[in-house]
Amino acid sequence: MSQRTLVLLKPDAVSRGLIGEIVGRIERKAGWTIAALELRTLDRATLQAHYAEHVGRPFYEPLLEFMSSGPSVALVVEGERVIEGVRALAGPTDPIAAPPGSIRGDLGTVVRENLIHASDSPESAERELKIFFPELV
Ligand code: RTP
Ligand code: MG
Repeated sequence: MSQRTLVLLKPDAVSRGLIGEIVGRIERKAGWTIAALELRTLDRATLQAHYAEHVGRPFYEPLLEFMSSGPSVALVVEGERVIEGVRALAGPTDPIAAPPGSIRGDLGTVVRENLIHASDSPESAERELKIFFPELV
């Protein structure tokens, strides 16, 4: 079943020069296509909408600080089971627990600075695509 998902390459990925590395892994999956891609510094209002589920958690404020600290890359990726698929490529939230071969497992060490966001369900994808790419929905 073809789907669309929202992917963010977080500010650590951009500042470390890993855009090509990470986009390349996504691009090489058979049949997946990049439907939109933009370098964008995320403002607080966008991040508050995006991370509404985490309001009140101890990591919420530092997360917003980090996510607005420099440019990110926002992408729409389209293809077969892409929502589950990009989450699998990314690996678990904690890069030290993430297996080698995954983006976080290969490239990250810090929970907050874990390189990539990907929508975690069809409902999240629909909600997040509206926030980041309203013109495409
Ligand atoms: P994401 O939403 O960014 O794709 O990542 P995720 O589903 O794997 O993780 P989630 O639980 O939704 O948390 C969102 C982001 O918040 C940061 N975080 N920091 N304990 C901490 O310091 C902590 N926990 C989470 C990470 O950047 C995580 O990706
Ligand atoms: Mg999440």
